[in-house]
Amino acid sequence: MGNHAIDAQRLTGRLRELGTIGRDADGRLARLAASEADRLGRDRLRSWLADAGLEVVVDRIGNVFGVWTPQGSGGRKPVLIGSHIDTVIDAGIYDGCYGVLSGLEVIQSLKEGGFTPTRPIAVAAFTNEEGVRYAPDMLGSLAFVGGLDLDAALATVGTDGSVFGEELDRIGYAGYAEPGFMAPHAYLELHIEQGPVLDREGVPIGAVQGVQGISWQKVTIEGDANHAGTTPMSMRRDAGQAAARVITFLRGRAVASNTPTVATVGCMSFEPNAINVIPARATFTVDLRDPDEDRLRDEEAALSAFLDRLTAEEEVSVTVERLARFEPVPFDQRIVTMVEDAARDRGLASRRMTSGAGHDAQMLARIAPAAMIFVPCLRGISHSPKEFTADADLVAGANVLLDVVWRLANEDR
Ligand code: HGY
Ligand code: MN
Ligand code: MN
Repeated sequence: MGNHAIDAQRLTGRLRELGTIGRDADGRLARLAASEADRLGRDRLRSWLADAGLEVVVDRIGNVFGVWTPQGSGGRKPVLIGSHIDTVIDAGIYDGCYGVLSGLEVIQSLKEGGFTPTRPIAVAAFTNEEGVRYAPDMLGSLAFVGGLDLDAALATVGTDGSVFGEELDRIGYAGYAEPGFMAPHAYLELHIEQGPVLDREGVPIGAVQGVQGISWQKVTIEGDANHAGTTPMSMRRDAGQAAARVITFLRGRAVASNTPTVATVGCMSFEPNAINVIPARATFTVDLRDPDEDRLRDEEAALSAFLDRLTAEEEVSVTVERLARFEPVPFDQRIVTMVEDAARDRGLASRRMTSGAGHDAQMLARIAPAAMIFVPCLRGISHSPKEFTADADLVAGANVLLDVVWRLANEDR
């Protein structure tokens, strides 16, 4: 496919335009799942899918698909390209959107080039990949592969107290197709690395071999509100102090482990949250990740033991709610090799790697051979308005996607 290429201007132009949609009053990009901002982004994507002449399908969990069924390909399993267009809060413009728009671009440029693959090709924007408003993350792709009961997923209550299915209905994306209506022949996801490896090494393509394990928990620590000025330190049941000890404990363990283990407390709130009141309650999230399942389990066990210790030492009570738990996922080695071959054929260096971030591909891998292609992020920054990938890298990644999709869309097996 080396002599064919995607339309670079159209891809980068759409990426920038989508990046303007769903900004909040402060100008921050925040297209949280099933929000009004998400609806605006979905509507724009849907119009591009229609412009490309694709059949647009929305399933009951709000996953949006554009399907191309070339002459003679009907009845065969499609190649599915996917990612997501929902974002975190104050997001960059590339995370997820790059993969969806590149998938659309690959299909559109094949159609316009008069190519007729023997298999249908589809592109998907999966609902709530980020999991910021509704846990777990990768909710839409997890439901699509049958990993989560649909009614339970739709009943999920968000961080803002909203009910996911009601919000999906309100924005007009509670579709009719049953999740899993399509059985992919293979799944491919193009994504920015969101880490520092490719940028640091000056390598334009990552052939992603798998995704590390993820553990999300919500911890609530209950103490006693009391007067900040009159209460001796020895008489306090300070939920805020206990929460701070957890953050320090997690960081200490991860740094001392000298392993790829990472630990993050991303959300924290105190009640009553007043300058002169000892916190009665601290609520926070814990995100633990590791490419090794046994080590991830050890980290979870160590946290649980520390929380038990805290209840005695700080005289507080602790409750833990599991929000998400996904084991490490290996990708299909045959497709990983195809990615390396396609990069080489385009004169691009590549390197094999594991994804630190979660992706819809780790869910699709449950029902089809799946793999990912990474491109570099400047200084590895992501989940930040400073997220940046050069156009040349964006286009190179999309052309490698084109080549691998073309091979998969013409194979018999
Ligand atoms: O959390 C993640 O790794 C992904 O961005 N949802
Ligand atoms: Mn993403
Ligand atoms: Mn993300």
